[in-house]
Amino acid sequence: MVAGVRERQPRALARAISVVEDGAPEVRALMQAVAADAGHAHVIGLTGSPGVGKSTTTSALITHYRSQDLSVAVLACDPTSPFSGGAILGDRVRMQEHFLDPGVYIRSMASRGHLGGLSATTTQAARLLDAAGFDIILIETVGVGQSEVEVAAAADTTVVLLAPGMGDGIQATKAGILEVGDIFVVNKADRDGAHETVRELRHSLSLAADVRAHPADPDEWTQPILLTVASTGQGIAELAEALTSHRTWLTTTEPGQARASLRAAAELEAVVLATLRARAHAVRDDARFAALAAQVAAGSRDAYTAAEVLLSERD
Ligand SMILES: Nc1nc2c(ncn2[C@@H]2O[C@H](COP(=O)(O)OP(=O)(O)O)[C@@H](O)[C@H]2O)c(=O)[nH]1
Ligand SMILES: [Mg+2]
Repeated sequence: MVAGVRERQPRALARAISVVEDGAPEVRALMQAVAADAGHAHVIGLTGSPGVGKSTTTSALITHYRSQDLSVAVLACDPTSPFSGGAILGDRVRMQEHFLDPGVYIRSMASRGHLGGLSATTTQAARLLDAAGFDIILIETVGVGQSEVEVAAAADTTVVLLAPGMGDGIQATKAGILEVGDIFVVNKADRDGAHETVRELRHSLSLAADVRAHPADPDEWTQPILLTVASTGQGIAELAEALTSHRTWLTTTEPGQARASLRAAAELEAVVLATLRARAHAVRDDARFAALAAQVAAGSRDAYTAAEVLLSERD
């Protein structure tokens, strides 16, 4: 499987990603084997409310990168994405060409039922694709609540998309979205209200920056706001340029490198949590667990002592 991943064989990749998704026992050996091959790809997360144009932007970015002869992998964490087999027929037809291109690998990720959570699974899946030698890895996630934070943990660069007339003015003030966005895109710039959305967003961002109030470091990243029409490709080259700038910032500046370390810490934390959660599940299946639970129910033991007994016995 590892050899197949290195050779970028679609079947080996599909199997390896399933191993990661299922949290199968061989995941540790697999990730250990490919670790040295990874570290070259630019992992890009795209998040935002349903309908803002994440899939369309993903498709436009694929076209852009392919024209530069860069290979692209897509992890679609949004079940409604045409990349996951969902969505509108017209879009799917437009995106069909990518499915036939050997320089493009597309994989949809189950958005639920991950023992380790979306963050751990997506990060490791991206690592596999990185080891397989893809230049660009695009992760499409629907931005609801926790998932934009999770995609940020998996990506080098997070793009937050908004669109005019979707109540995004209100949405932009959501703390999470302002924090995780390295680049903001106001898509559907062909529609009325795009400039107003930019204005509102700029206002929210400047307020957030005031709150943070650390001294203006010239090396600090300034979150750009770009306008695109993803359906025609307008503004996509500029988005790609901003993505490259952010990547350069990550590797060449002190705050950029600090940010990269923070991400590695988040990755480690996600794996630790996934491992603990898996252990907790194993504990639950135990007959000893049932016996102790019965004692708690009967009042002959309190839950804390029962937990201590259980955990000390399993160490
Ligand atoms: N007018 C206009 N429509 C767009 C644009 N980008 C995407 N769309 C359309 O908006 C709808 C939702 O796009 P989609 O990419 O599926 O959004 P997602 O749910 O965020 O992935 C589709 O019908 C697209 O064709 C744009 O820039 N302008
Ligand atoms: Mg989509």
